[in-house]
Amino acid sequence: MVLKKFGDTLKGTFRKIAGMSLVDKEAVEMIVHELQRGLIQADVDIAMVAELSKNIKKKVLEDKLPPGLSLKELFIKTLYDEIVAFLGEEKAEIKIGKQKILVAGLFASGKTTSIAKIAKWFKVRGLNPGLVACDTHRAAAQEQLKQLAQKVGAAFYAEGKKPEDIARNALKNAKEDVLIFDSAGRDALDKELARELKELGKIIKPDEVLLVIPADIGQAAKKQAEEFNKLVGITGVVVTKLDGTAKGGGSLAATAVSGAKVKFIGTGEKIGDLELYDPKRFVARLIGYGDIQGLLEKAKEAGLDESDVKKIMEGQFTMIEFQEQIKSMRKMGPLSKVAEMVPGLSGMKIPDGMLDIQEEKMTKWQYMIDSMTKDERENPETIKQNRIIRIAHGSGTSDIEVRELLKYYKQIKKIMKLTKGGKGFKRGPFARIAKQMGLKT
Ligand SMILES: Nc1nc2c(ncn2[C@@H]2O[C@H](COP(=O)(O)OP(=O)(O)OP(=O)(O)O)[C@@H](O)[C@H]2O)c(=O)[nH]1
Ligand SMILES: [Mg+2]
Repeated sequence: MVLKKFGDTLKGTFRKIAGMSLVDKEAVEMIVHELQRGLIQADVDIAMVAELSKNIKKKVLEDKLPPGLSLKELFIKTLYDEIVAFLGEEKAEIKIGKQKILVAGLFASGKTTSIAKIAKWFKVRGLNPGLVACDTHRAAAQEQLKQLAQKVGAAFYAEGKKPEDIARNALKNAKEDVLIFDSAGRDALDKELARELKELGKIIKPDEVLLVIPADIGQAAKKQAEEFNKLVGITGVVVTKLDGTAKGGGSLAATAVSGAKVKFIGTGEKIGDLELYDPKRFVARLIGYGDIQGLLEKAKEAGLDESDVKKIMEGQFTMIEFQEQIKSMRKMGPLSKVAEMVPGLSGMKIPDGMLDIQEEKMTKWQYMIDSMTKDERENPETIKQNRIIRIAHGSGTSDIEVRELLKYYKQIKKIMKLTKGGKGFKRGPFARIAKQMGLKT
């Protein structure tokens, strides 16, 4: 889960306010105090936390209430706006077209993995990527990039001995739209690394120089972004490993305050775990508003269309559609990640492990559903004792497994009903505020 701790803090904060019948000065003080604690735990710089709380309190408690808003609504809106501003505010821009990208960063920050992810990202947007292996420092680096290139279906270039020669040769020979240059990592941004990156920059003349920063360095991201910018010049940052650290909030806030733009975020080890960074949508998801646009993008990447997503969100399904939808969702990534993007669902507490379905189980479910009659598939509620045993026999499974499927179906249906197919926020108490936040619901 992305930004687990930070996300939980934010979600908890918003849920708490939503549940308050009266928001007064005391409540604001208390909630801001809790938020401070969560931010500090996420390794956000203390001075920045103090500044943020001051801003929030001023806007909510001292400024005049804008017409048509209650204090509670103003509080929610202010929190959202300020946290978005804190984490970068503007959506990242990246040209979807022919270009050259140089990727830099310290040892093991996630450069090579991110290059493969970025290549895939462009590929699903109709462009051809080519990967250039300019890391001659680490023995297996070129082989690693080569394998990743094969995996994503990108061209690969490594002709030459020195990084500079490899870059030159690739520029001469490559015909791909997006050329991405890998570079060697170092323990620190020393003279040697700076020289190499500058030299590569002169030869490549990149449109983008992306610095890769792992989220687990927290607030130290500020210094790193500033140093790289000063010595080699960067156009943006890729923050990786946001899935694996409590310090993710700190790293994002620190990068934002350095003046560098976060362009992509890495949210896992798989090739698909990369997103163009959009703080508005990102925060919306963290606080439980979901992210329809993100969901649609994931769907597109998985080769699904909008109607598949709509069906998932409407939650009106029989046993036949049930399996189809779980399949669709799984194509978009682990269910727990997809669930974060479904409005309503993302704010909900879902039992642990419920969204962790293995391939093997899905196959068994297919057999069980195949063994049901048409009527049973359309009305699974009618499946009781004798029928359960018959279905288990017919599908070569056990009655316990059939019961499990039925239970799972019921649970999912219940949850989807609660989210009202993602319409909860369209009509619910948050609707007006969501509109004010500029969120698409
Ligand atoms: N969980 C998680 N792991 C990641 C992410 N990005 C990269 N990694 C892992 O981080 C490790 C280092 O990744 P690399 O891409 O090899 O890093 P690098 O910067 O190219 O490393 P060097 O070339 O040795 O400097 C690998 O185990 C990756 O799987 C991410 O977003 N989430
Ligand atoms: Mg590497």
